[in-house]
Amino acid sequence: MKGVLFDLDGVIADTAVFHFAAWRKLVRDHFRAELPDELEEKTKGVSREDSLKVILDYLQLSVSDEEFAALAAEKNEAYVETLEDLKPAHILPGIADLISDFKQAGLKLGLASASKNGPIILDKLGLADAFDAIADPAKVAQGKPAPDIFLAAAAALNLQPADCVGLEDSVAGVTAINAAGMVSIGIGGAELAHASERFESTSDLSYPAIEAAWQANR
Ligand code: B16
Ligand code: MG
Repeated sequence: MKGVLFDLDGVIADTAVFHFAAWRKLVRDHFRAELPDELEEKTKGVSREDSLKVILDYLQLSVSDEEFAALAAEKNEAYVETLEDLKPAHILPGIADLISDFKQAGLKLGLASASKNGPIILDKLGLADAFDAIADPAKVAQGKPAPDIFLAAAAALNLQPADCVGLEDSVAGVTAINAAGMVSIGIGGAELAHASERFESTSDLSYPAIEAAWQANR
């Protein structure tokens, strides 16, 4: 194991809930409709535009390209507003220690988030210098569940996919890591059964446990 590729929302910080809250607000304001809880998983790890498609499909609505762009922009504004007070205290349990243990062991760290807000969030969390590479989701051909963002992060670290482990909280993200030919660590419930190894929460993660998962599944 030479590199660890982190997802951001739901792995490093608990921002996943803010994303869905912003979608819910948008749908209430524009369409006077409520999104069911089940839709949250379907938008996790999925790009802003793909998430909006999932939501419009659910509502059985079609909108013009202009309205689509305006809705995506409005959701992002609402989401970014909720990030205003984000600080290091919002790093999920165990993640700060995990990052420092990996760094001490000389592993390379990459960010493989679908979020275009990734760099701002890392900055607010005080983690901007912790990562050796941040893959740009705007520059990959296909979002999660395609492997592109994880392959881009490994390439930016000059590592082979087989030498990397990916950490994810979403169904689409675990599928992306597996498709990239990496060992996948799922953080969450039974919906992540396709991960090489699954942990219930970030506080269950440790460097030895992840190294062991890589050895067992490489
Ligand atoms: P943005 P991750 C993903 O981040 C979120 O899980 C997903 O809900 C969101 O739609 C996507 O980022 C795009 O985010 O609108 O900020 O560009 O989990 O891949 O770190
Ligand atoms: Mg995530």
